[in-house]
Amino acid sequence: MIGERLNNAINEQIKNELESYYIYLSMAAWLHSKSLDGMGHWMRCQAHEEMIHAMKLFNHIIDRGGDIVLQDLKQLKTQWSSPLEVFQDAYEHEKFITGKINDLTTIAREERDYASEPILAWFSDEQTEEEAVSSKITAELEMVGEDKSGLLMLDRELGGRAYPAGSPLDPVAGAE
Ligand code: OFO
Repeated sequence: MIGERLNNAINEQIKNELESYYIYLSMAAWLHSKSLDGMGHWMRCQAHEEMIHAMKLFNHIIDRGGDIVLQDLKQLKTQWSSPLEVFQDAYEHEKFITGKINDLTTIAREERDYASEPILAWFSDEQTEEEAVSSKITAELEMVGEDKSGLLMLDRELGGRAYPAGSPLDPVAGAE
């Protein structure tokens, strides 16, 4: 059974993951409103992954006999000055989440909760990947600068990301 300290910290992380979902959905909405539909699509896929992350932790608490207490989500940013600012924010957010996963890993070790180590190692790997990807897109947008054709090319490229099968965030699957 999971101890109270780690249980509470994971409840907090479920909130962080749901906020991540919500933040990326807000970014997707803004990008679509600027006709950057490829980037909007990429952010929807990202939002979907965040929902999966929240549910992985949700399921872990249930499997370990803990208590889930869902928390309020904070007020979101809804406007950005440019797609570059969107991806800069995404990169900063991923670094913030990496810090939270590190904190959880420290708590799990202090509490000698070895059963939580595999899932936290999975999250740590995931954060490495997500930081790398959001940092790369940010760097590409910096290179593109004011070049509209470069922006369009990057938008097309990001539009190629695949939705997980049956994602409710996929407008095609969602219409069924
Ligand atoms: Fe949940 O993976 Fe990043 O934030």
